[in-house]
Formats: sequence, C-alpha cells, structure tokens
Amino acid sequence: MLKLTYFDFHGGRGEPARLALSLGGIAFEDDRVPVSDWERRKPDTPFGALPLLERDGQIVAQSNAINRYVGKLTNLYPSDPWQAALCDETMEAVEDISSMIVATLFLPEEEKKARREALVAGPLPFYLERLEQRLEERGGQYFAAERLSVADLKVFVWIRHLKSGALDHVPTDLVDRIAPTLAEHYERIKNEPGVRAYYARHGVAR
Ligand SMILES: N[C@@H](CCC(=O)N[C@@H](CS)C(=O)NCC(=O)O)C(=O)O
Repeated sequence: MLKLTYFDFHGGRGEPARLALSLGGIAFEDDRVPVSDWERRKPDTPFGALPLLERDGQIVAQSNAINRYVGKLTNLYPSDPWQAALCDETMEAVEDISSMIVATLFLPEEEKKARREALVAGPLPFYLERLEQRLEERGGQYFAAERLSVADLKVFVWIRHLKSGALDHVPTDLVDRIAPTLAEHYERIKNEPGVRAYYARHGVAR
C-alpha cells in the first residue's frame, strides 16, 4: 500500500497528491505529521522536507515528482508528452509563486506585512494573470489535455489558500479581481464530485 506523508493541515504541497489518490480511488495510508513531531522526523527524510511517498519500503520525495507519479496511477496526468509538459509547466509555476509565499510564513509581523504587500503589488497578480492567460489559451477549462489533471489540483490548492483568509495582508478577493477565469476554474474543481467528497470526508466546509 502507498503511504503519503505530509503535515496534518489542509492545503500545502502534499494536498494535490492526497486529492489525486482520493479521486482515483486508490487506498493509501494518509500519514499526517503533527508540526510538533516534525523536528524528530525531519532527519529521516531524504531532503529534510515533506511530502514523501512510500511504496514497498522505498521513498520518493519532491512534491511534483509525487504528483506526476500519482497522476499516472490515477489517470490524472496526460499521456501525450506535450500535454504532460504543459501540466508540468503549470505545477512548476505554482511551485515558484508558492515558495515566495511560504518564505513569509514565519517572519516577524512587520516584515511579514511588508513582504506580503510587496507580493500583492507584483508577483501575485503576475502569476495569477499569466496562469489565467495560459488557461484561456488552452480553452479555459483545464490546464492540460482538456481534462482534469494534477495541474488543476495543484492550482486549486494554491487558489484555495489565497482565498482562505489564512494569509494576512493578502486580500481574499484578489483572485476574483485579478483573474476571474482562474476563479471560475477554482469553483469548477471545488465542485468536482471527488473533490467535494474528499473535503466532506475531512470535515472541511470550504
Ligand atoms: N521542493 C520540495 C519542497 C518541500 C518543502 O519545502 N516542504 C515544506 C512543507 S510545504 C517543508 O517540509 N517544510 C519544513 C522544513 O523545511 O523543515 C517539494 O516540492 O516537495
């Protein structure tokens, strides 16, 4: 059986793979690490970070490698090489902008405010607009192969975070104002029956 290890919160780099495995109906051990356990477990991980996926006693790290692997298992990764590259492009772009946000998470309040306001003034709208443009060029519904893929799940998880209000100094209506097609994409993925079922199972309202 597969074991997916990630922190015990909703969202973040481990969530797209949790969603993909759930949507694909693949049973997996959902190993949710309490933040209080992390220091103890970190030295045993390949790169000192989560998520990890374990299969038959072997481990693969790096979220997008995991996303591609589970995407292949669940038919949520394009088989056509070009469409696969478009799927990868989307996931790496989300990785770029998410890393900028993650870098602000544990800053002292004043520095956090300044850094987040700078993100809202530049990089966040830039990535939202460029992702929206890419989505529209591909028909406006999905990021690759005109069907649901792990790229859509990764964008969904990121947009969900931006809209959640969990990020002080990032207006919750930023996505709606800057990238309405991306906001529609978020609603479409949120309303996928498998995605609704996943969050209902985990007792998350949004
Ligand atoms: N490039 C890695 C980055 C992994 C990463 O930084 N994960 C964060 C959580 S989203 C983490 O484990 N942070 C705890 C730490 O660095 O100690 C990936 O995509 O998986």
